[in-house]
Amino acid sequence: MKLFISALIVLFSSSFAMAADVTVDMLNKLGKEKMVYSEKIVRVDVGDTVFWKAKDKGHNVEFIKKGGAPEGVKKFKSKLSKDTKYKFEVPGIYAYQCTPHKNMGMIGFVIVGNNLDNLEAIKKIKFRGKSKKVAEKLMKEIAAKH
Ligand SMILES: [Cu+2]
Repeated sequence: MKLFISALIVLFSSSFAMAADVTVDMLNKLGKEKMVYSEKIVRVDVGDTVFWKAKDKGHNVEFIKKGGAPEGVKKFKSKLSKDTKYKFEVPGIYAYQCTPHKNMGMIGFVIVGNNLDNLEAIKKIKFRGKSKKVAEKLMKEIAAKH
């Protein structure tokens, strides 16, 4: 019986480790916040996929062009109002924005493989408007948790 239980635990925890794909909602409103991703910082392993759901219309996901992704990663921009997904193969930090709301604080980060090697490049990104403050706060969180 004891063996059975420990086998169960192993099964259970390994299936959790594998099911690391994450879903983020694109929203017009979340509590007091307007135009937001439901999760602003997501941590995944190399090979995991992040799904963004178009719960509300008028949003998308775009990797920030200058320094928003680890070197060698191709640009990524999803269609407005459509669900989208991205499989993360290169470790590092990804900074992304909603194209229409990039100055309204609608930004997010994905950290792949617990790798912060491109943090300096991410810090150099010029966020504008409301996104400036949001980015500062999120980047502090990212740097602190490492
Ligand atoms: Cu948006």
